[in-house]
Amino acid sequence: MAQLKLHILKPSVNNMAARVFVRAAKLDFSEDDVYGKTRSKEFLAMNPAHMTPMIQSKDLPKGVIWESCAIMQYLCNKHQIAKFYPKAAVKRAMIDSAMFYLIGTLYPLVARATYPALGFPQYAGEVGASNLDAAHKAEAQKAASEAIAEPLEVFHKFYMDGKPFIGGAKPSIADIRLAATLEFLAVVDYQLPAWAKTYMGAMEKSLGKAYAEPAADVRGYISYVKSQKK
Ligand SMILES: N[C@@H](CCC(=O)N[C@@H](CS)C(=O)NCC(=O)O)C(=O)O
Repeated sequence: MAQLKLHILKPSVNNMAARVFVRAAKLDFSEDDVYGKTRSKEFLAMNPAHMTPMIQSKDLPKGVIWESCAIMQYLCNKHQIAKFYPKAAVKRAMIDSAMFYLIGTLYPLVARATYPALGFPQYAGEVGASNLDAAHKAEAQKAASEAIAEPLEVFHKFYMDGKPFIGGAKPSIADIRLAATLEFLAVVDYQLPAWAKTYMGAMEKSLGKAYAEPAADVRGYISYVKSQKK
């Protein structure tokens, strides 16, 4: 049995990042779909944050960790995977910065723009989760969608800076996290800039099945959601 167990939710791009990574890195892993179980007593005993992706491995101090970027960093550190997370401190600084910027700035905008269409709950305190009427919620969703252009351009101009990937000539864990995130934008027919379309294609080409298989679950969910709206 694989030592590494990945607890996942298939329609999620947070999960997609970790799922692409374990495949691309050719790790020995098993996957457990925990749909409907993340708030169960058993799951909360392991992970009080009820978050997926979560990895379970005996060598972890608490048996599990969650947070997609931390999972990828840990597995690269543990298995010495320099291919996706180069060892040089300066290279790691850029990759780490890109991932923190994504989680802290881009992702909340993507969530506000797409979660209403995906049927996912929004975070407490946000317009989408409030008792405000549909017009206010639509306005908030539109504002979030419009705000995505700026951080997207930062990834392009600052982190990629003329190179095909944040990682340079080859994708890094930050690229896996960014490409997965951008998959959700299809649910609102967000018009990605040309460079981002090329980038997504290059990611899939570079990682092949490792990318395509988890992406198919996200894309399948988006197609299902869209078909329900017709
Ligand atoms: N920042 C986290 C976000 C994780 C997250 O939001 N996970 C959601 C799915 S998209 C989840 O597991 N929700 C289940 C729950 O809260 O019960 C990451 O990148 O891993």
